[in-house]
Amino acid sequence: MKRLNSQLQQDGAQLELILLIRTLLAACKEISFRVSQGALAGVLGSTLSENVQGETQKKLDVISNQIIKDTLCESGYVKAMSSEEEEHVVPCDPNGKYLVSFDPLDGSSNTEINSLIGTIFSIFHAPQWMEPDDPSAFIQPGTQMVAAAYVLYGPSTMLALTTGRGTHLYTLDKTHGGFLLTQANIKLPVQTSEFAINAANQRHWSAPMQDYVAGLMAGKDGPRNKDFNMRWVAAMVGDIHRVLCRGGIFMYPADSRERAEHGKLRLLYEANPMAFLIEQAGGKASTGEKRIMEVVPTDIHQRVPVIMGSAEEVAYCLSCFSDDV
Ligand code: FBP
Ligand code: AFP
Repeated sequence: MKRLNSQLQQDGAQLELILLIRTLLAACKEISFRVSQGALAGVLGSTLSENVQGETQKKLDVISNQIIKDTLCESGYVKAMSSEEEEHVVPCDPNGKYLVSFDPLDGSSNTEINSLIGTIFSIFHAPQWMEPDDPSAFIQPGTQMVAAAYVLYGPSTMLALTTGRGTHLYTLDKTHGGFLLTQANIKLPVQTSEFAINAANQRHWSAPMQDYVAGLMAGKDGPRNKDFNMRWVAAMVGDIHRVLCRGGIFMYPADSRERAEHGKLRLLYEANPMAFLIEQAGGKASTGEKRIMEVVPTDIHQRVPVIMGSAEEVAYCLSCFSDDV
């Protein structure tokens, strides 16, 4: 089976980018181990690393954030990083060539129930003019990403990775510690009969979103003339993995509540990397108004509405919005 290194080389990734991705994945392997300890993680601690000893009583998302920060800062490849868990940009090596944005543990409520969680990250070039503590360098649209990935901690630990030459799926071989290519060049079916949305928020959605989802719910008796199934994992990483593997549409729309006027999901840590993975698999990813990867952020913690997945289904959903204008 092909190893990660060979696939990255085949995709034309630069050596330093390959080394950075491998460094990030070393951190994810440690997180995978911690996560697999479940409730014991806070009791037994880690046998793998000294650098976060004494912090094992903390919640897994805080521990995961620290593991990634420590690993990246020591690597020398990263000038600065931004994390969902950090209020400010974290400065690293002034000579680092890359910027990394990450959600260290997405779906953290699932840690309490031994269900799907994951790490999501994206990588950009660091501008040469940039000081390591300058947040303005992160104000780049997703079209500038050089790589994006998630690592899913499930029954097996899996990696979905793109460097702009397709989206590939790897599985962690825990006997040898390497990620092995298990599905190259995923192609999302353009049509689907599965959707993922938190339907409890229905009354807060805009009229076009309510109409679109009502059409899905009406199934064969409605305008779509076919039945749909709904799925919701409470972790975007789990729902998007399902979509990547078998097609589907995932939505976290804006809604009328003040705290959700731009949706719930963060552009840098969730929407952008997932959009890159979905597009590279032939899908579409939109805010409802524009392509997610073309949104120029105004803040590192900015939220955006998210509609992504199978191309024809996303296009149909977006047509419901344009009908409204
Ligand atoms: P499978 O193992 O055959 O997929 O079935 C799973 C299941 O029986 C339950 O575990 C689950 O609650 C239910 O199907 C989901 O059903 P639905 O497709 O109606 O959501
Ligand atoms: P947490 O990591 O804070 O649990 O958030 C996960 C998440 O941002 C995303 O991964 C899910 O799709 C979404 O929240 C679930 O949101 P609901 O609470 O509306 O189900």
